[in-house]
Amino acid sequence: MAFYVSKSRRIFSGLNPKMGFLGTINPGSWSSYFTHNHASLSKYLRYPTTKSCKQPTLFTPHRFKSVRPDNQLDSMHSDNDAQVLNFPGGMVKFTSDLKFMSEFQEERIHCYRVLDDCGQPVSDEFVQIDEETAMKMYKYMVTLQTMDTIFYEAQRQGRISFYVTAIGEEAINIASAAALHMDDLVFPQYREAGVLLWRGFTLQEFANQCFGNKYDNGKGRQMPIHYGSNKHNYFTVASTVATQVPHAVGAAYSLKMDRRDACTITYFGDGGSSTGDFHAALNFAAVMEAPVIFFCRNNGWAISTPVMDQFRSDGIVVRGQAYGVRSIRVDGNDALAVYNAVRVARKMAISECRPILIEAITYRAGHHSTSDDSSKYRPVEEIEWWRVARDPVTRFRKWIEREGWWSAPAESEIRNDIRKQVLHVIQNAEKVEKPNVGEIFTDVYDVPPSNLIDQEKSLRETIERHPQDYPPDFPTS
Ligand SMILES: Cc1ncc(C[n+]2csc(CCOP(=O)(O)OP(=O)(O)O)c2C)c(N)n1
Ligand SMILES: [Mg+2]
Repeated sequence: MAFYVSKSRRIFSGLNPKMGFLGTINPGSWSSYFTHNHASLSKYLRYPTTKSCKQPTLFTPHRFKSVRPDNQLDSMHSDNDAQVLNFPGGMVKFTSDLKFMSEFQEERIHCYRVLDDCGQPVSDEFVQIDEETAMKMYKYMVTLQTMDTIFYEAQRQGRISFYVTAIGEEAINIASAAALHMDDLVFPQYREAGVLLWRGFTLQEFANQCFGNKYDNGKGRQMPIHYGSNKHNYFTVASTVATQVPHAVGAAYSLKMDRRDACTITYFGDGGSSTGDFHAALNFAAVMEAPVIFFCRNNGWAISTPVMDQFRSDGIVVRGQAYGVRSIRVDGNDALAVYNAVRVARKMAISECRPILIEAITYRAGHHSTSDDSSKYRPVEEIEWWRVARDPVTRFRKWIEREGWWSAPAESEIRNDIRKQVLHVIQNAEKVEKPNVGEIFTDVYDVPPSNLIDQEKSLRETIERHPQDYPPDFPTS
């Protein structure tokens, strides 16, 4: 992790006192959630605040001890009069009621939002972002939308082999990225290109990766959309679902040990939350008190599998509480809600050394990928409703128009300009030659093992024998 750069701590202000994170302090109250007030954060902590990784103490052998049994077995006792057992984790009350916990709550966990569907703030208790940031967020959302539309068309024209859009999830991408700091490490799934865009990965770099040309960071060895950039603290996309989630926990723990003023964030879908990796990661993060934000994009579908065929819990948010992870549900199509939630989550993750789970409710408004036709398994009206009535970009635009920061002429100008830029980078990327075929075998072993040497030899012989099966300009020497 040699690329971490330490930065001075930025002062955080303006936590939203109404933002509700599901707490972990009261194991007896499974169904309750509390409203969190930053002024009295310490009262929600399971341990004294002096445990915070921010305390200005010197390193001691106990500094990073994450589990504090504190002679728990010695102190266990039952007080029959009080009908209480002091059991590891806290006091357990006895009861004579033979009562099973219900599998559901009367009311589903509420969803935090700032803007209604018309872009009107529902309250004034949120961190007001300045005009410059708002403009940048809008511009990047439009860029992501435009890039997705044109790259998708390029795949349909056979110019690239594969593509995945983030249509419908632009607010999640851009607003969460805006609330993070560059030192925070990102462990993406594959529908978060906007986070990398926000961090400064250029349109040309996106195109180079999708076309797998010699300027691609991955040297053309991956399918399109498997972006990665050390420079932007963005780990390379791995489409094996949810493998990035435990990685983010390990990296967060190392940030904590190095006392970095940073956290990790990992993005995954509802489908990712149905894997074993998700559960192991949450549990590890809770026990090791790792500063990681689990950002679940619950977009209703894991390819053609709807969420009702994946789980019967109240979404993903309730699972955080089961693992002892503070959690919140947000409207993923409301950029201001996402921004506020990630900002507060980041603050808590770093200052209190704790994992946070965010479930963003949204909808995958595009096909799963270019290998999918979602009209085969979901009603077109459903897609249209989300595309039109709940479009996150339109909603944000309505808000900036209301603020007097945006106008119709600005809209057409920015869209034309970005469209031209995207077309230009595609033309450039297409012209650049492919990486040399020998690159397939580099960058893994210091000294290549004999089987790899044999495979390279065999590949080169095959190309020589069947030149008609390879492009004439295929670089082999
Ligand atoms: C371990 C593994 N299993 C299955 C797949 C096939 N697969 C690719 S994407 C996907 C669905 C993921 O859905 P979700 O996490 O909800 O993300 P979304 O595509 O909705 O953004 C599946 C099953 C895979 N890539 N990796
Ligand atoms: Mg999904």
